[in-house]
Amino acid sequence: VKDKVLQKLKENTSSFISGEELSGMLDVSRTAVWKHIKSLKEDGYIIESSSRKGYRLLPSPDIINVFEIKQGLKTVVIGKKIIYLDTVDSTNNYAKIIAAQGCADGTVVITDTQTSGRGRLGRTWNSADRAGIWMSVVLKPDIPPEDVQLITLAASVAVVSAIKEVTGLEVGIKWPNDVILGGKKACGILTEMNSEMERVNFIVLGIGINVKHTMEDFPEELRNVATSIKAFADGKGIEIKWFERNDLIRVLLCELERLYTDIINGDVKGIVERWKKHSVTLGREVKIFSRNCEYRGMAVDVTQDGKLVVDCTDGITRKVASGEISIRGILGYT
Ligand code: BTX
Repeated sequence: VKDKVLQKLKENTSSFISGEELSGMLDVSRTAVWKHIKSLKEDGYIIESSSRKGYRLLPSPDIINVFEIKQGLKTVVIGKKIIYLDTVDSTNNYAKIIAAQGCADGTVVITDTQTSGRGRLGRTWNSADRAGIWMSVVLKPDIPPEDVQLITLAASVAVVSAIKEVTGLEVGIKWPNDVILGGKKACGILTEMNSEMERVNFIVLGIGINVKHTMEDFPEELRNVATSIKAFADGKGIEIKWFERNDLIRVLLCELERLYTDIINGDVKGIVERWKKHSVTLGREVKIFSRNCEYRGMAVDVTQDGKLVVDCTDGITRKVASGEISIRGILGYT
């Protein structure tokens, strides 16, 4: 009922709608309407109320709301179930628990605040502000473990497409998992897997996107390496049309599902081609750190299973699957 109250308020933002009308339309008592309005206010919606005229929804701050994400969400698998948590240590941690308990393929966990957001290799991901998209998707594809890197590639392609569609901004991808705006990281992807030798049990695809942060919202030590969609656009004087995080999430889930379906069908060429088109890594000099060795070379290609092909200075061409890589010279961070 609360969602329906919200929907009616959204349909009537230019005028007041009385408690009596709402109770009639939704077939609930006026006390119930009042309780739902109170709860929506607690969620952060700004609702003007007048004892004579009723209620009116005012332009609200950007609030993550599952009902709104689901409006017009045409996916079949991804986001069929969406779990919203006001705050959590890490959506990846939470997703791993529910995946182990047998949640459905495509279940999404999303939060406004992470208290211990995680990056790769034990690093931390700053996600204290209610300005980003911090979410994890549980996937259960029938693919061999070595193809999992493709999911990360697909996720970065999906983020790039979704940001482009919603904001018009062109975004670059740094292999394998950073989405960058103006040379700074706007999104990170942490893919974690539970598998046996030849079988994937589940994958948790964690995506963190800095959306509405101002530069001041980032701790000082991140200001040289991080940016958000808003901070980048404001800094460049680019006007982007108003959007809510819910809109970006919805478009992202649609994009993800399209690419996920391609992966399951073994149709990965398009993903790799699209990844290459947005790559800021290919054609650049890179450093590879693997098992305490360090190589340098030119990133020349990415393989169908998501490995970066590097022509190394020692004359050997290496295919890099994981481990660390840093791009030398061209970006503000390594
Ligand atoms: P990463 O290891 O590539 O990046 C982590 C590094 O990025 C940090 O060491 C820091 O330098 C920098 N950094 C930290 N926070 C931010 C930020 N908000 N914006 C830009 N740069 C930052 C990337 O790891 C993978 C991040 C995945 C985050 C998602 S959020 C939902 C899910 N849950 C979870 O705990 N992690 C994932």
